[in-house]
This record gives sequence, structure tokens and C-alpha cells, in this order.
Amino acid sequence: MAHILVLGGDGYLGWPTAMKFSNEGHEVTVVDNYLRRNACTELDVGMLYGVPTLIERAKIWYEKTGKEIKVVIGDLTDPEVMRSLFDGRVQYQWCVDKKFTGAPETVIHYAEQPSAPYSLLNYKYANKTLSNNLLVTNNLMFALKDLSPDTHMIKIGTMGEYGTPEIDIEEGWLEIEHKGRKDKFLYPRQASSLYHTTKIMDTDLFWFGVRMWDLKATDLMQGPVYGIETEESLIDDRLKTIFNYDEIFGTIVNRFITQAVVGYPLTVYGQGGQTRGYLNIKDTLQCVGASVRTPAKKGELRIFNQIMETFSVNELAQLTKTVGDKLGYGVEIKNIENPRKEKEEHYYNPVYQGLQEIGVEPHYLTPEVMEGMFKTVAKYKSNIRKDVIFRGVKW
Ligand code: USQ
Repeated sequence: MAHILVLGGDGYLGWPTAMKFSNEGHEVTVVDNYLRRNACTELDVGMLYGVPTLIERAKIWYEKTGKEIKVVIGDLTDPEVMRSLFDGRVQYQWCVDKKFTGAPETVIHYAEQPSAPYSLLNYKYANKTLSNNLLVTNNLMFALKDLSPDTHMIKIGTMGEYGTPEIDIEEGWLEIEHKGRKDKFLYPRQASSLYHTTKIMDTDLFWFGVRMWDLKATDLMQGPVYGIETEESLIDDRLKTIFNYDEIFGTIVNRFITQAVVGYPLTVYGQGGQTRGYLNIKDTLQCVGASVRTPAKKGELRIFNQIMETFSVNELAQLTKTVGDKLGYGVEIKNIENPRKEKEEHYYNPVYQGLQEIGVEPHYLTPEVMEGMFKTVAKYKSNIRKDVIFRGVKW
């Protein structure tokens, strides 16, 4: 049993991750400042269903399983909040056993503003994204250097760090031959939003900490995630993760299914040839689990591309239509002017073997999987708000 710290434990991925490790018998502490929830309220984005607060969810989890997830409500851009998690000054807002059991063996860093459109709403949201994401990462690095250098840090990066280059995308590193000499460098990065830019800067911070201070780091370059249920959320409906379908926080597959259910034409941006790597939320948990079990070495920045398969927007729209039509929804697809500046037809050939080599078994986006999601979303049809589906945040 290990002590695992989940930063950003209230989010779409953070809460299911916390339950998974708790279920496996690990000691789990979650930290969150409700940035994501508060942003959803402030921007009035609507959600498929309400979710209890982090403290309420931890209590439900304890009632149902007898297992404790310790909760800290705090802002990790404050270095003292971050450091308290490693030196024992931590203030738990909810837990059964208040004893500090020592610094965690692993810290999983999800505590970031995760939306590209949010980061480009205007300069204030851009600043919020930059300051939150970079300060949390830097505070984490210094806490590890000063207080717990043997802790393995795992961060969620993004496939968007690479952009859409004309060459194959490797897993994080590229060997370059220049004027007859060779060396290995971080793969060239070219982000398509300021959110994605913060992820590039995070990678650079991690790489600095690994080079200078011999930290141990894993960076998981993730594609857009889809899905609702994980094994643990089936224990009680109130344990389901936050599900956004709006333009700012919703990712494409979750959006398309919700749009189909409510009879809103699928919002294909531009020509729809944009290709990305996708994964089921269950595979995010598997990938993080495999990374925890086989940690990076001291002085290693290990990078994996965390995707299971690739689709173009048009392919996703067609799949949604096929499944939706079979279920009687009469799905329409509409190409609308692309609010984003991105290539709409491009080469895309990423390598993504590494996580499967350490034991991840992919779940694919089959018509059956999508049908299951349709059925879950349909239960909440009356909550779906058409006015938040497309507002046209432009860059
Ligand atoms: N798209 C549409 N219609 C929509 C929504 C999206 O055509 O209604 C297109 C976008 O233009 C883009 C692609 O679908 O080409 C993916 O968009 P998305 O909104 O699902 O994902 P994105 O903004 O790229 O960001 C999401 C997560 C982010 C993660 C990233 C991985 O929000 O946290 O890092 O996926 S990646 O896309 O590989 O950079």
C-alpha cells in the first residue's frame, strides 16, 4: 500500500483517479480549490447533472466502501499549501484518521485549468490559466526538491503540445542529427492554445527539475478523453464524475453524444479533418495506474503518449450519427465556421506504444461503447441546455 496524493482531486479525472486508488487499498489524499466548479458557475456553462462537493463525495465513498479519502480544500498556487502536504503541516477538511503518515510515494498532478477555449476567452482568463497552471507546477517541483525528492511525480500533459507536424510524433523525445552529430531533445512543441502552451511550459519545468535536482517524473501526453462511468462510480450514482458538454469545458465526444440526445446538430468545426488521439476515461485510470506501478527513475523524465486510437472530427460525427440514428434520435451533422485557428486537414501519425508496453489494455470507442454513453446521457436529457452548446469562443 502506498500513499498517493491527487492534486486537482475534484475534477473530471481527479475524482475517479482518487476512488480507483482508494479501492485498490492505497492511502489517498485529494486536494482541490474548486477552480473548475467555480469557473463552471461563473461562466454559467451548465452540467449534465450536479455533483456533491468533494467533502460530500469523500463521505459517500467512506459510507459505501469503508475506505477513507482524505480531503484538503486549498489553493496550490500558495506554496505553503503545497509544502504542507509534504512536511506534515497539512490541514485536512475531512478525514477519518487525522494522523499525517508521511510524504506520499506518488503525486499525480491534475490541478490545472484544463480548457483551451477558457484560456482564450480574454486576457483575464489567459492570465488565470498561465498563473494557475505554472505556479502549481513550480510549487510542486520545489516542494519535492526541498522536502521529498524520492516522490514520483506524474503529470497530465497533452498531445496538443506537439501540434500537428508534418512528421511522425514520437513519445516525447526526438533524436536529431545535425552536421554529423547526434543528440536527443524534447520533441518540438507548437501549441494551438494558451492552455496547451502552459502544458509545454510544465514539461519544461519538469525537465528542469529532473536535470538539475534528479527528480523522478512521468509526463502523460493525453488526448481528448471521453466517458462517464468508471468501475467505482457504479457503486453509487452520486460518485459519478463531473460531466461537461458545453463549449468551454466539454470535450468533443461527450459533446457530440449530448448534442445528439437533445436534437442539436453536431457541431463539426470547419472541414472536420482535424485528427486527434482519443481515450476512454477508464484508460486514463489504467495509464496512471501503470505509471504508478512502474515509476520513473531518479533523474528521468519519462514521457508517454496517452491515447488509444485516432479519429478525425468527421469520423466521430459519423459514428455518433450511426449510433444515434439506431437509437432513434435522427442525428444531423452541421459543418460550422471553425472558431479555432487549427489545421483542418493534416498529417497525423503519433507513436503510442509505451503505455501498452507497461500493461495498459485499451478500451476502444466502439458503437457499443458509444451506445452505453448515449443511454447514460439520455437519463439526464431534461438537464441539457442548448444555449451553452455553442457560443463561439474565437481565436
Ligand atoms: N471540435 C469540433 N467540434 C466541437 C468541439 C471540438 O469540431 O464541438 C474539434 C476541435 O476543433 C478540435 C478537436 O475537436 O480539433 C478536439 O477538441 P476538444 O474540444 O475535444 O479538445 P481540446 O480543446 O483539444 O482539449 C481537450 C481537453 C484538454 C486536452 C486536449 C488533448 O480539454 O484538456 O489536453 O483535449 S489534445 O486535443 O490532444 O490537445
